[in-house]
Amino acid sequence: MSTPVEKWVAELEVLCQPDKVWWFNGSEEEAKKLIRIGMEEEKLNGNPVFTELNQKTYPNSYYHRSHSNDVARTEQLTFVCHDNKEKTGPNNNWMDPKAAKEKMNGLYKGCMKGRTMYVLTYMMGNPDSPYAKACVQVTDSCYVAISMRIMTRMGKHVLDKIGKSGNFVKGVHSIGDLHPERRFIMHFPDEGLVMSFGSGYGGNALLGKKCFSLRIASWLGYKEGWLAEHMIVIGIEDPKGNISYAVAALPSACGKTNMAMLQSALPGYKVWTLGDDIAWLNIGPDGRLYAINPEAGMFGVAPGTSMKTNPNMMRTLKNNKFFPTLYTNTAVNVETDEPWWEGHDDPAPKNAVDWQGRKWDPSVKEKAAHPNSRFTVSVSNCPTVSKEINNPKGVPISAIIFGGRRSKLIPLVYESHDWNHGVFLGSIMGSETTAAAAHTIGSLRRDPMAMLPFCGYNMGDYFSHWMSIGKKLKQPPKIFFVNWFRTDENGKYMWPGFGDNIRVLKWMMERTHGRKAAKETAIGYVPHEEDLDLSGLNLPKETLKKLFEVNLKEWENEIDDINAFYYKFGDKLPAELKKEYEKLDKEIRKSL
Ligand code: GTP
Ligand code: SPV
Ligand code: MN
Repeated sequence: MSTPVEKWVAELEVLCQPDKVWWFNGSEEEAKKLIRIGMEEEKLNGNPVFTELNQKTYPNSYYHRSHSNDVARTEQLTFVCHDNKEKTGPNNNWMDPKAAKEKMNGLYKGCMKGRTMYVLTYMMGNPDSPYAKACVQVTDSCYVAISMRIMTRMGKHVLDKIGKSGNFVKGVHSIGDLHPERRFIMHFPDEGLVMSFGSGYGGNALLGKKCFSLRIASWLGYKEGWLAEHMIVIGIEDPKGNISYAVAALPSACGKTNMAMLQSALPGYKVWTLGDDIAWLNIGPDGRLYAINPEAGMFGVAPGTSMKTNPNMMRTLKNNKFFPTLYTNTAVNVETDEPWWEGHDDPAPKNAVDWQGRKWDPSVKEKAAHPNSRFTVSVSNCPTVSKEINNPKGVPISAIIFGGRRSKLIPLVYESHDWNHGVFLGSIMGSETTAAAAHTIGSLRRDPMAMLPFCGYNMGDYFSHWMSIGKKLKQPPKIFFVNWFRTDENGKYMWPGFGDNIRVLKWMMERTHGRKAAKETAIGYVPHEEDLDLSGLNLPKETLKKLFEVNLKEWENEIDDINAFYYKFGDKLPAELKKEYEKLDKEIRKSL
């Protein structure tokens, strides 16, 4: 008698017709074997899937170059297939589930001929956690298989957990022929099923990540009373040794990984890392909000990462405890076999190849590394990893932080009046788009809670769900909003950011523990200038003033844009949010 997992894999074997099926056990030995296969046998675009980097300076590190048309998430080819369009909402593409499955099965037919089907059994979350979920993904890409081993808790133990129950989340993945016309990422939330074809890129292909842990999980959370969020999880330690936990949602490539590993510019303060991208939030038995990070690794943006900006990531990358670390679409110095990217501590290499494998030197105008080039590394290699990372219950959350990339208008930090107002601040979040998804870069779009591309159901219902979670919490966390990216008249960032962001976190912790007053404004509480700890930082008073400025006269376009966005959700928009919107709108109109 075969188990439900074996039965499901056998059906996929018939459909995809791989030459071989390889059940992963998650061991290091197996990973080594697979890296070797990626270097010597499996090809992508006629090139090896992996090449070895300098093992002295970048131990256990391997390089991967993807197809040049496959370097970011493709939101336009991503579908959420509920049984009706309204459930999916205006925030997602919809396809009828039956039609979507037919389309995908057509693409999968014989797609693994001459290839190996890797069967990955993994947990999202610590297997001992009541919140963890068992998953199985098949893939025909050794890059995806190795990446999933870094990003999840993989191994055959998951099969024992699933047993005869048949209770597991299913992911089917094939890189196909990488033609953008035959690229689809389809979600079937009620079946706990993801079907992905035609892309090997992170969020499109590592199905435990955005596809399951956000799109499908957000739907499970809606039905079961919890939240799946695009959030980091951190502990903030003060000089007395007290640790408060916070979660923070910023859109893709807007600073989550950096905040999660922040090296404090203030003596005595320390940030502990629990997660850099995804948080699952549950209401604990004591009525507080608890967070776990379902992932086990980090898939981080390379450009801009250096000892100056994110020293803890640079240390993580040089740590060789967990095998292996991957670099995707960076440049490579051909003299040293070291990866390089814009913003790296090393000077630009004189003799390099760029992310597309073309000869590159500093005289070349184009960027050497793709702006969305990334590394994949285990969180266990991180020197600031929290001792609570495997706590099955998660950590109790004192503060929720929302934030966006805004060159104008939005102050460095402000605080909501209460839960409903905080949810309102999350819901009106806007951010300038980045290279993490294939679209125009730098244009403002509304991205509520940084979840626009990841909410697996109607966002109107999602907002109501946030409201209902607030009602159930005995001690709701305080909700803040941050913007590290405000620029001056010359287009220069006014705030130093990175390690100096601890100054803002410190103020938030003081507010959370009721130790500081704040200035009331129409958008929320803003710090009194003297309350932000600027010791050791040479920031002109004038700049600080500008960073905190709330000029309602400049809010007219913003409120109109919010109105147009809200309008899309019709009756689904919760009354509480409408009320908050009307209050703000009135204040803005008054000031004009
Ligand atoms: P995803 O992995 O796509 O979800 O992104 P993320 O939110 O984790 O973004 P990440 O921390 O990787 O940062 C993206 C880019 O923003 C990098 O180039 C960083 O160097 C830059 N960045 C991060 N924090 C700051 C900051 O405080 N100030 C400035 N100016 N840039 C920052
Ligand atoms: C993001 O785009 O938000 C990422 C990278 O974290 S991906 O895994 O591709 O979604
Ligand atoms: Mn992300």
